[in-house]
Amino acid sequence: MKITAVEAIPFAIPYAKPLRFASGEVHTAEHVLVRVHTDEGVTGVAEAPPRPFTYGETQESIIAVIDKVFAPQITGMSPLEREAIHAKLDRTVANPTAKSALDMAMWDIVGKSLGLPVTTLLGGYTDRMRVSHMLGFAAPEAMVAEAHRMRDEYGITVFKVKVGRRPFTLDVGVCRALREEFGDGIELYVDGNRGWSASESARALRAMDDLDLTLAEELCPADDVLGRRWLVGQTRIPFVADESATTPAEVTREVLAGSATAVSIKTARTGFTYSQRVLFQCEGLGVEVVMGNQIDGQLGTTCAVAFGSAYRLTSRRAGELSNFLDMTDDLLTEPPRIENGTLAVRPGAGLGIEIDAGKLARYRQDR
Ligand code: MUC
Ligand code: MG
Repeated sequence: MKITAVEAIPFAIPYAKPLRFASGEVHTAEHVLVRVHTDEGVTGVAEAPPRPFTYGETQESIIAVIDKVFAPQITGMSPLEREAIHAKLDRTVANPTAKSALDMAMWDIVGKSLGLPVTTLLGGYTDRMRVSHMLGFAAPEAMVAEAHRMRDEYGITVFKVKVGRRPFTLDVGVCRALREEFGDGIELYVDGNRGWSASESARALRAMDDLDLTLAEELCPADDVLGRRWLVGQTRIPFVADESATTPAEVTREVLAGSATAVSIKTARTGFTYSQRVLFQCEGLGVEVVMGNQIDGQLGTTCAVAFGSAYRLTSRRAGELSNFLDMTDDLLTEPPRIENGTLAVRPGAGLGIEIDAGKLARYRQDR
């Protein structure tokens, strides 16, 4: 089987409820749909979400690097030669979501041609994950109301609270309001997207010591090297590296330097192949992981739950799998459904999804 063509299709779908956080905000899902075609008629799909505030990629840069660099490099190769394909892609630095979409589309092809779900090929541990919902910046009452809605409509009881604004006039109060409202009926953790300094983070964590937070993510920048180590050394809950550990090497650096004690795995930036490497490395080191969300749409979420369900360690914690609920529409013929606070993996071959041709025609921006 040979790759005959690669398509990188820009599309834009507005959010019903934009997501706001310390490093940026997203109002429209301006993503890139990646399709890898083969001479056997099997096509693999995945989506790349441009996140300039995290990786420097834009929709235009993803399309350009795929069309001009990656597609010519891998056309004519077999999707089974993943290692050889990654050796080619890795000649270009960075561009993580562009590379990951190609990687996941190739796994989709492999699954489809074997007649097996990707999640089975990856590890096949379980068939669903508990879901954690991200509460973006809003007025404290609105964040509490959103948590109620997510619990009532979808059964979600795990919440990641975006912090990193003003620790004492806003963020700590929101976390306290959520704990007071729901008691021990919910799990709570926080993600600062580097918005606080190390000393603000230390004070805020002390002020929230009684709130039973289960994780603290990227509260301050890992580039504040000594400050971050000082903070992590005194933190009593796992400190998650997200945007500071986006490759296996960065994971090694952050964990061994004492700048993180847990790692967020995002298939949008490490695909399936490099997410496996990050996961196995964390397992070997005895470091906890959480399946993160790159503000993914339905297709990205399908990939995240396929990976997260495949392994023991990734399915231990709830995965961040609910962002797509805030979009006005999406591309799949059958949307993922969160029920009783869980999301099931797709049973079909490959990723088990189909793109709705009418919706793609409506939202694509290149025609
Ligand atoms: C998250 O976990 O930080 C916001 C920025 C980003 O890179 O991902 C999202 C969610
Ligand atoms: Mg994060």
